[in-house]
Amino acid sequence: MSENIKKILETKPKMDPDEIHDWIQSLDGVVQRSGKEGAKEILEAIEQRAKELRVLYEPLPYSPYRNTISLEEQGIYPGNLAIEEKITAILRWNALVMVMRANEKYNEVGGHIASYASCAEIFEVGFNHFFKGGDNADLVFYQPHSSTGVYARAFLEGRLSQEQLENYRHEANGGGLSSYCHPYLMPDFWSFPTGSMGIGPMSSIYQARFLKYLENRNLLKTNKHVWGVFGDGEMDEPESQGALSFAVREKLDNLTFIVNCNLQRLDGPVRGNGQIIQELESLFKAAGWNVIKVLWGSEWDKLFAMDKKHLLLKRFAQTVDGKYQTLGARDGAYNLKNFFGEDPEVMKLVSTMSDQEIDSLKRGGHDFKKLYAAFNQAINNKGKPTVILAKTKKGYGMGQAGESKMTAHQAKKLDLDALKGFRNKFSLPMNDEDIENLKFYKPDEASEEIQYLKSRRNKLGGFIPKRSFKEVSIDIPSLEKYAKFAFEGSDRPISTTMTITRLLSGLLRDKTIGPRLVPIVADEARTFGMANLFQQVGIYSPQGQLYEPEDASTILSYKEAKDGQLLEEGINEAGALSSWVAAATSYSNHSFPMLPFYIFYSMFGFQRVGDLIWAAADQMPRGFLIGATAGRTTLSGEGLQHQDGSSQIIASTIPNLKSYDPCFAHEVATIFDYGARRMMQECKNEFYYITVGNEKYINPEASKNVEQQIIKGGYLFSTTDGEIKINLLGSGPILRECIEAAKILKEEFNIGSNVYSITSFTELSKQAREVERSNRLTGREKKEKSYIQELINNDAPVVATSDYTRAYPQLISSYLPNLFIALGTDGFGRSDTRENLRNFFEIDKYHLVIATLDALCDQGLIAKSVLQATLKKYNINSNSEHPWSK
Ligand SMILES: Cc1ncc(C[n+]2csc(CCOP(=O)(O)OP(=O)(O)O)c2C)c(N)n1
Repeated sequence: MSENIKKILETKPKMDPDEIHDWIQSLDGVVQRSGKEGAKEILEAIEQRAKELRVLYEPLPYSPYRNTISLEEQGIYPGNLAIEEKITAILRWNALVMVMRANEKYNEVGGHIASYASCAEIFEVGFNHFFKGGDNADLVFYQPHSSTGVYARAFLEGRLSQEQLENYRHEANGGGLSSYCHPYLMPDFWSFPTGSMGIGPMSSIYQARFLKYLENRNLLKTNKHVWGVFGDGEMDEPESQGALSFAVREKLDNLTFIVNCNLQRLDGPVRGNGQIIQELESLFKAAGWNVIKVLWGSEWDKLFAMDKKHLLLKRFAQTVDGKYQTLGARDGAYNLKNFFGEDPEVMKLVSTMSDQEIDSLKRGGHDFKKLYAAFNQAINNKGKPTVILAKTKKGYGMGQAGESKMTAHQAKKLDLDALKGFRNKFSLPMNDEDIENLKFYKPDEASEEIQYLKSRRNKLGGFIPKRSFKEVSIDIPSLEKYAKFAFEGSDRPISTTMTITRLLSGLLRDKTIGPRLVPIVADEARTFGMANLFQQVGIYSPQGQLYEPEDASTILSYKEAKDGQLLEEGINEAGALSSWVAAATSYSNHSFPMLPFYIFYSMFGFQRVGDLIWAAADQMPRGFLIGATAGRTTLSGEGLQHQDGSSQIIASTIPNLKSYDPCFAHEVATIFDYGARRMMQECKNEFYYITVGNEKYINPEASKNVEQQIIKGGYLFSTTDGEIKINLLGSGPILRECIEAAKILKEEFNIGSNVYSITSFTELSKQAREVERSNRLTGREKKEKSYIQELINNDAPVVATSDYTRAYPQLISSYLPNLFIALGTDGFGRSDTRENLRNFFEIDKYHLVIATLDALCDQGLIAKSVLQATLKKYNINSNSEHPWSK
């Protein structure tokens, strides 16, 4: 009987110790007869019964501080350990040299050594034994600060040249290597950006889920696995943790996380006063993951075998991470005294070991055999995702320059002694001169290292990371076939949201593109009038529908199905966006283009999950983001946290995003058709943001021959004559205020107007920026005109407005010579009617009239008294505060 059990018996006075003993013996018997799996089944059944009997007991949410896989279960290592160790040593060296050389050459470019040093073995076990390449390549998310190791490997593989390595973090003139994993900057190499912590873990979960979605919808069957190597510090990000239970609900056994638990983050320990590994185990277990801890290397095994009383486990449990870090930074003698020596019984276990032997007791995350066993168990585990918690040392091998040092993360160089120490520790075949000169080390092509490394990759299907795919073009039907309604005009008022959801519904019926559409909502389908899709295409659920829905008798009843097409992500914008990214990158990840259509409350898009959209842009996604209930005054009653006045501004900062704010149905349809065609048929790397509102109004019949202008960003909608003229520019629903203002100006002041429907101030400004730059840099005699200059080819003042802040129309102001007045909805939103809100933010027809009169006064075209009289007539209180400061 173990000491621990004896102790339990002593503290349980209620029970007869013999009875407890009998139970334990029978468990031992079951393990002997039926193995651990059999014993587990019995315990699970007993646990279930205990719950039914309401027997409360609280097992510890984590297991002892030891390897989950025992030595007996570990199995035989299938690789050549000696060669793999050599390769890893070379990679470590080249990764370190890359950072040091870059900083010597370019001084300020930065880089990291310690992170890769801590996870080199993790990567190598993956690269040599698990990460599949080729057409059926696995999806691997690499820890960003370890990118150097991945480059170092590609160098040995002959995929990157020394020159490229020399140009690490030196990209502006092309050909350099990016700091972190950025597909946009290295489109043949990286697939997933992970530099912004937390985005990798969340995205990887949704990529794994999307693979299941493709399979369950019978679109694409693969045996791809998703791997993510993440930092233990990174696991603090809400995004890292936010989708853990989702991964279990969706039964993602095609997903493995490996958390590099070097116990440190940037400033210091992740949990100085606790144990991050135990905490992560509880977190993942609570979510339902299969957890495998890899804590101790093989050198420890003989100690564990001797330690019949589990004294080491007790010592481990008593040691907090802050202390583990200090122990990691010190030598064997220190460890003897301050870890083993704190318990004389434990000291006895290591009494025959030298300081050096103590020093070489490795952590499990640096042991190929332990890691292999864990990876192997992970891919064979069915029904749930697996996390491997691998205990490592930050800056492993950096010695005094960084190993487990508080400042390890930022360390960018090692002094000569440390470099020599590094060489000696990893037995690198390099002389002192090579070391001093920071020479990259590349064995001969015929060397066993290179041959081994290549043959392993060959076996696994090819090199990774590699972003390669076949372009597949998907035809988009003509608008005639599904969108006539949008061009005809009608007496029935409709909103732009209604238009876009009708377009989606229509396109879903098309045999070619229909199945490739991925409608995504975050619990707002009903809000946007999309409940019809529940029946039309079904809601994706890997379990199908295990219940009769409450509304079964209605035609729009809630229908979940295994091959459902709609992704209903619940109140989870970050998840929905990650889902969108997975679908939007299906063309590049699987050579199987899909067209996602994520419709959301526009306020909960760029503002809420802007960084995810930025990371999406890095991946060159193809798909639609639809910001619905958009606009600060168009969504009238919802108030400050719902009314969006900024998303178009943020959208304008994303280079490969085309964003639009249309007013009329035909504009929406034209943009939708153009976007779908560009992305799916012409395979262009761009994505689309369209804001749509819920204000219903009557649509006029579509203006003729303006399709191209709608795409460029605007067209002349109407014009009225007058001796004096004004240009009124409006986007989205606020165009209608311009139309109304033009009527007043004509009828009451005989002022003529050109009313422009601006579908995108952003697109106009981008094109103007290009032309301006080209004029500047070519120094041409006669400057070319931008589209906006051609469109507004007169010198009348411009009054430009939208339902967004002034910054939106101001995007074009510097490209026009005209007097330019921008109006907008700067300030906090609030609840009221549209009419009152537009008056409050001073963007309604009356304020447009006032702005016009003011501009014309400035130009000396009308008398000030006209403006003053009109202010009075409209009862405008000139002493009131600005809405943006209220
Ligand atoms: C969202 C975000 N916040 C902050 C950073 C800056 N940062 C880069 S690495 C790092 C520490 C990483 O620690 P950990 O995840 O434990 O990885 P390690 O390098 O220790 O393996 C921080 C704070 C970032 N890249 N992304």
